[in-house]
Formats: sequence, structure tokens, C-alpha cells
Amino acid sequence: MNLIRKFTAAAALSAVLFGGAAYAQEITLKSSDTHPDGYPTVEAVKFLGELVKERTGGRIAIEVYHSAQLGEEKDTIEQTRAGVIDMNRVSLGPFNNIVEETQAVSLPYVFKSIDHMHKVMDGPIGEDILKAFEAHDLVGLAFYDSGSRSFYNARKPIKSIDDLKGMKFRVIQSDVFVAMVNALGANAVPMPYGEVYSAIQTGVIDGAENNWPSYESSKHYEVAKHYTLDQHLIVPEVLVMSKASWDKLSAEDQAIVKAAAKESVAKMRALWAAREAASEKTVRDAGSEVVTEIDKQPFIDAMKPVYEQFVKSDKLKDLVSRIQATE
Ligand code: GTR
Repeated sequence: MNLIRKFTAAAALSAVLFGGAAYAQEITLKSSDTHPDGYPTVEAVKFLGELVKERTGGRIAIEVYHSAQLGEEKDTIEQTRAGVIDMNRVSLGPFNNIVEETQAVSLPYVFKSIDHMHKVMDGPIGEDILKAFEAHDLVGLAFYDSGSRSFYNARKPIKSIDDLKGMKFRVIQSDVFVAMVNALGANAVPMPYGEVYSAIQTGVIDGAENNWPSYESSKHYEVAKHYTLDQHLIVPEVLVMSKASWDKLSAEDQAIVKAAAKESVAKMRALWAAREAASEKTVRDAGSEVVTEIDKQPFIDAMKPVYEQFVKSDKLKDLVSRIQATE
């Protein structure tokens, strides 16, 4: 006891003598994001970093590596599982082939609205999905928003489902996304996000699908000016931590990180709303032709085989029926 006291006193003294050395940063967590600096997800994780820094007296810092500096999502997910990357903000799409539960909230038209999605992700279903990451060497911290995804292409305005026939669209590397595009009569080309711009430019693909902020920040609108708001997917994003990095934190620090991650969600949603409007304005001003009126029913009907293919296990059936039963 005495010894410990002496040690603590010595540490405190050295902190005074050496300019707060005892409070020096001890842990730096590397966090990955495919989006550029300023994008709502990047800013939300920076905000989370500030909260954590403040609440740990500067012991824990979070460094956000934006713009895919650490790699494309599929690869950074593997590196996060391996403990090479500590934290990762990704779409749930690239998780579909790894964490089965994420498929339930990546099904086309499974959410009736953004409010419906919030209700599901903020409640017990969201908690169950976050927990599912643990079996895959990850800790699910929070879900972020991603608006709704729609098709854009370089060739022609898509005014009905028939216009999609035979066209080639890049999709996230997920079997659900591939099945969805193929079920619409188009051809799915799974490809990393960073390769899409030049693939459209060189005609390897006709287009892709995404939300307003991604369509804008990726500059895909420069090469694919036809955007049709069919809103086939409202797929949330997730912030995960490597289980290996998580286990190195004390229980107290884990609680701080978890709480701060939850708090960053409101911040993210506010940033998202502003960015969505700004991105829409940017691409419209740049001359994108947007089809806003489209009959979604044929799109919804075409998704039946996708549900048959993916909603098979009891786990998925249960999740999907709980989502559908959420008001
Ligand atoms: C964006 C999402 C990214 C990435 C990208 C893609 O909406 O925020 O994490 O998944 O889509 O299509 O690859």
C-alpha cells in the first residue's frame, strides 16, 4: 500500500516537473474511412475523438484516416478484424458476406422511410445487429446514416424499370447488392469504390448507385449525369472497432468510447441532413439530370427473388419480420 502511494506521489510529482508527462497520450486509435475530409462520417468520428480525448484527459486519441488512405472497404474490414486498423467506418454493404445479420438491413426497400430505419437501428434490432459483430473479431459501436441509394449512369435517363435492362452497374462487393441489380434486369459489377470513376469514364460500366453526398463527393456526377431517385436502398453505415484493440482498453475506457460513439450519432445525422442538401445543389448546378418521379412499385415487386434468396435462415426471417413489424 505504502509503495503504491509512494509511486503515485512520484508520478504526480514528475507530472508537475515534466510538464504533465503523466497525462501524455497513451493510446492512439487509427480509424479508417473511404470518404474525403469534411464528409459527415469523417467529421462524426473526429467529433467522437474529441469527446474521448476530453473524457480520458488526453490519454486516448483517435486519428481519422480519410479518403481511403488505409485502403478500400473490403480490405480495411479484414485489417480491422486482424487488429491492424483499430476503428473503421463503413457501409453495412461490404459486411453482408461476413456478418449475416447485416443482410436484413441491406435488403432493397426493407425500410419504408429514413424514420423507419432510425426506429429500427436505434432500438433492440439495431442492438442485436451490433452484437453480431463480436463473432467476427469486431465490436459494433454505432450506426450512422447514409440516406437512400439510387441509380446513376452515363448513358440515358432511367424513367422506368425497363430502362435498366442490360445496363451495367457497379455495386458494393456484396451478394445482396449483386442479386438486387440482377433482379432488376441489369448486370451487377462488384467493384471497390475507388475504381468506379474511371470505370464509368472508360465505359467498363454504365453507372453505379449511391446517395447524394457520395454521388457528389466521389465526383461520379462528372461522368454519370443521369440520376434517378428510385431509392432502392436505405442501408445504414456502421462504426466498428477491432476486438483486439478493444480488449486492450480498460473497462472504463471501453465505456467512454462506447458512450461517445453513441453520442456522435446525433452529430452525424445533423451533418448528414446539411450535406445531403448541399450535395444535391452541387450536382444539379453542375448539370446532372435528375428523374424524381418514378413508379417504385415494379422495383419493389422485382425484389421478391432477392428476399427468397437471402431471407432463409431463422435468424434472417426473425430480423426481417421484426423490421417489418416496427412502426
Ligand atoms: C457510400 C458509403 C461508403 C461506401 C460507398 C460505396 O454511400 O458511405 O462507405 O460503401 O457508398 O458504394 O462503396
